[in-house]
Amino acid sequence: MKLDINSYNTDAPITWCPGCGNFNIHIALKQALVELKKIPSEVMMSFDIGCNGNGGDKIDGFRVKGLHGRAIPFAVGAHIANRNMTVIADIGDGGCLHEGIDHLIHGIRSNYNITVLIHNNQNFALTTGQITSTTQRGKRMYGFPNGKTEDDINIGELVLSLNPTFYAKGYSGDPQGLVDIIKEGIKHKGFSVIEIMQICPTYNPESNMAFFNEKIKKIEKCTDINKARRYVLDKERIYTGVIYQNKKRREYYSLLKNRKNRKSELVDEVKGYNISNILSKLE
Ligand SMILES: Cc1ncc(C[n+]2csc(CCOP(=O)(O)OP(=O)(O)O)c2C)c(N)n1
Ligand SMILES: [Mg+2]
Repeated sequence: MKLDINSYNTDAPITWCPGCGNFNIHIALKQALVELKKIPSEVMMSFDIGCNGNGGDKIDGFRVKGLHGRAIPFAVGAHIANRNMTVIADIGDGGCLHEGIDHLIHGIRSNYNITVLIHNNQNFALTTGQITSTTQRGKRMYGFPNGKTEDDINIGELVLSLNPTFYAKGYSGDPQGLVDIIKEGIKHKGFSVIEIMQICPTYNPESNMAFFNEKIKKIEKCTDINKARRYVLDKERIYTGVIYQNKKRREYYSLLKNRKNRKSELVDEVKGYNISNILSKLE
């Protein structure tokens, strides 16, 4: 059967608002997988709760929907169990940088070989536009009529402080740019963080196409951490592309001494044990 973007389409109804950046992010993800010649049964995707997570039924492949803020640990578990799968965690700024921020931090430190797509629309959109840690300070949002009082988190600055191996930044208004960085992220052997600035016309209309088109500058892949820091701290411009890649640091699994020279995957080995006792207790 021919592999194309239709191989990843499902019949699930669209639930996003008109003009939502999630449309392009989803198309770019599917296109990247097709261009990497991955068939749906080779891909495991873990979705979070939120508008981004509502994409979980709109793409084919092995999919799980985790608790809010927990898409990353589900993805890590699936990757450790079976490294034959391409594993992607798909999560919003609220889930990733607010409620589940610990998982992002430990994921980067551990350098598991998965890809994390952060849909950054700078708000909790599914619950109608409350502030998250990436909303700009002072911004008025639903439930915060006097404006946000706390400082916001600069995702790039946070990621780069943790000795990462891959951090890229994309924009939902540039689907081709997204395809390129998602492919790079999946090919990278380690924890790939891809921040996507996502248009949210309903709850964050100020960050619109005119705003991004004026600020965005595309860069070539960067492997210099100091240069990368300058990119993410720049107040005038928003840089997109692979902001930082370090191929020298090894990924988590390859450093596990007890798995050295093992040809089998944990998902196969577990079949050698009778776990019906444990499972019956869960019922
Ligand atoms: C533990 C927990 N807290 C709060 C909620 C309510 N909730 C559901 S979706 C959501 C917003 C998600 O925001 P984000 O992760 O940024 O995704 P977006 O909807 O913006 O794509 C919230 C707060 C929840 N489901 N579980
Ligand atoms: Mg959000």
